[in-house]
Amino acid sequence: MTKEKIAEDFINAAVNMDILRAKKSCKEAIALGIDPYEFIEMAITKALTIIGDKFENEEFFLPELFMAAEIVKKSMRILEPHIKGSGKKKNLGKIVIGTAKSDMHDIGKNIVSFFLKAEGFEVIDLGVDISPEKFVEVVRNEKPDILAISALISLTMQEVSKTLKSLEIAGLRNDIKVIIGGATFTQEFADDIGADALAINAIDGVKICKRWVGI
Ligand code: B12
Repeated sequence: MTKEKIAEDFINAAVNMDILRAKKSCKEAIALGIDPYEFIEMAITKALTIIGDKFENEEFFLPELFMAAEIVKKSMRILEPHIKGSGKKKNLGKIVIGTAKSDMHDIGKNIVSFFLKAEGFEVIDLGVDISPEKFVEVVRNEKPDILAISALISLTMQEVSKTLKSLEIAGLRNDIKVIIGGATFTQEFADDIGADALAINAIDGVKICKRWVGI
């Protein structure tokens, strides 16, 4: 069985909301020694893109989105123990991460959070629906090296912009690097709001954070 075939099986299972078949594909991927991150990108993210498109085209509705999220949660439980960080260096720095206000999407954020921890960062994960005020309060108290913000819906982009402005007003902006990620962002938006970086995926995000701490 090739990795492409297993990924295809996973995608078919997820799109058909077949949680058992999806879990079976994850186990097969692990048994075949496929890098879990590669599997996340080629199977899980791809399946969610197809499901998202079907939602947009009104073939799927909210129950399917919730079911898809459940399938991913269960699949991640199988894959996560097999994700290995470089493991060479620890205490690379402190990162506060959260999903912007009014946004409940956390699958991508959790993957990023997991990878950062695996690489040796101390990660304070605030969860979802985090207001600019909350981000500012935590940055003030925790003094992280990096603030990482996720957002998936267009509506919440303004909350990210507000968060950066609030950090500026609080006099904290120069003390930290800010990285943003999530399908809704463009480089133009990131430049516009003055984010230090935009990451297209978790691996990219981890690379940028490591570069910032001199690794
Ligand atoms: C699953 C899902 C849900 C689930 C979320 C469950 C959960 N626990 O997360 C539920 C059912 C709750 C949901 C709800 C809604 N959703 Co929804 N959802 C999705 C779906 C299908 C998948 C998202 C996902 O998890 N992708 C997989 C992960 C791995 O990818 P990712 O998040 O992009 O993350 C990767 C990178 O972007 C990056 N990354 C992400 N964050 C960060 C942060 C940092 C710092 C870094 C470095 C990197 C990084 O790294 C990750 C890994 O590589 C998308 C469709 C899509 N294609 O994205 C729609 C989608 C995001 N949802 C959408 C909508 C409209 C909604 C609702 C408004 C629907 C409604 N009418 O109620 C609500 C909003 C609720 C809310 N207030 O947040 C739209 C958004 C459109 C837009 N541009 O505004 C999408 C795009 C679907 C669509 N095509 O219409 N949704």
